[in-house]
Amino acid sequence: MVLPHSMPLVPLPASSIAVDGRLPVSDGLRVIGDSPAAAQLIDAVARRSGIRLSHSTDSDGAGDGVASTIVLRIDPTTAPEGYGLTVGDSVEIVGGDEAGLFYGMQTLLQLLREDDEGWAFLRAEITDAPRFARRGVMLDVTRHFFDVDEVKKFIDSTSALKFNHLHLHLSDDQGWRIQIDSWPKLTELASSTASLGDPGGFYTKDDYREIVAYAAERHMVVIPEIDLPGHTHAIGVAYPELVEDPVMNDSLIAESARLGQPLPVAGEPYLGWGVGHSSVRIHEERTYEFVRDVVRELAEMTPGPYIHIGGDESLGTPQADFDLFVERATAIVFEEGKIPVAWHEVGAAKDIAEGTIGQYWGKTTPEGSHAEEAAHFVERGGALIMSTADVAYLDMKYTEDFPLGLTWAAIIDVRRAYEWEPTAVLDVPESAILGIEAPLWSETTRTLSEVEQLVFPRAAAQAEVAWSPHDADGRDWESFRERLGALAPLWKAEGVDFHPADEIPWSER
Ligand code: TNX
Repeated sequence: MVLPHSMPLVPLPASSIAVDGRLPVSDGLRVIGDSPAAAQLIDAVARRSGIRLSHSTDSDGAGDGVASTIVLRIDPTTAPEGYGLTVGDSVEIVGGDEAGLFYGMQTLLQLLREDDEGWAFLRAEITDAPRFARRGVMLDVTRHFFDVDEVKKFIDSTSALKFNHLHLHLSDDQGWRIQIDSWPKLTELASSTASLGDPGGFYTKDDYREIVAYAAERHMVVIPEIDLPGHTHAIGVAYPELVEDPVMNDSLIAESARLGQPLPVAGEPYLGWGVGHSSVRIHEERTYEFVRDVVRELAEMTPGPYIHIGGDESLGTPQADFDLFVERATAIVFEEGKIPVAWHEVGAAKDIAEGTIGQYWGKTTPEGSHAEEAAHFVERGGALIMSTADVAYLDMKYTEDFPLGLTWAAIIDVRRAYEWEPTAVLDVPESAILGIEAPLWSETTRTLSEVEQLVFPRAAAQAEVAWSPHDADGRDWESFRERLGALAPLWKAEGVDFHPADEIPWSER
């Protein structure tokens, strides 16, 4: 018997036993089951090995000279999203639900290896279920735009690590990225630009629905974000009457000078990286008509329960105005039938709608009023998502000299991304922590390949923080780096442009 954590699995399963030996993979191996995960397995094995497994949708297909089978079936007594996986002379995946089958299938794909005798699955006995129900990633499509196919590829690579929420940051100072029929100038006038003068873009409603459906097939819930009341310069390019004139702050002026970027000008596209200068007009009723229309149209095309209303870095908005605005905006989201999610600053407002979910983006040692603001969501009957910036932000540099990314929160190498505990940051009950989300802000990433270099491998560290039991045997850095190294051939086969960080012993096959 081999040690459990020497199996090449990330995130580490709740319980796993490696069994000696291998199960050869050939086109004589038959997949049995009518779950979508069966077809997804066959396609993934073919992409990786060139071998196309046969398929039958019912167990009658098991006989007729087939040596071995891979059976996928649901057993509702297994935990939600959980699964059991046995690889012996045959393979059995028993999921608690379709998501569980999908995750069992992803684990099986990590056991697929090529050795001197050819392709085989490593033998194992695994029982698994997630620690946190919330395991999210965020993609900022505003500072740079990523089209539908690129978002699909991002969904493929992150859902394979058992992430189950995709937060899309759809509006910011640099561009508006989603069709809204009642306010057509948003996409007509405010979507064509992006940071650094790069081309923008937007999703039509059909594009967005296509993304949502693709994510659902991979068990990811899409959370759309419209960032308010700050980060709204682009809205003013389309509808100047909704937005205040830019308010320059010292760090905006200093940063813009350092980067050689012009300051924002009302009504003109803003292409720099500055934050905190824009605000919608809080005392105009028209603003709330706008918010309601946008939330309503987003809610109509979003089957998931959440709408994110932003709330970060409204540095130019007076506090009383900010409070008034977020209290009304969180209420509007509930009135339109969804649960509001907001960045932690929104917790400064006393009367945010009860049940609003907060997203903490402060540091592992909270600064200023961040911890209090986050705790207020819990006092109001809500809960928290941890996006702790100095460990979980995917847009920070790995090393001082890494060509992509920013540095304001921390330099985050893979070990730092791995070694943190989501329940130890804030002074709130553990049950108030829904889980984590790892955001990728796209100021510096102009292509999906650049996004992937920042996201992988650190997203794998966040996946393990979110999925694996804190005290499981092998849930430690030395084990993780070995297991992570074994993902290299999978990522190469899927065309994922990961950063080969030198902390990790990457394997060839
Ligand atoms: C802060 S953290 C932001 C974003 C930037 C990011 C860059 C947060 C909620 N807002 O506007 O893109 O830093 O790291």
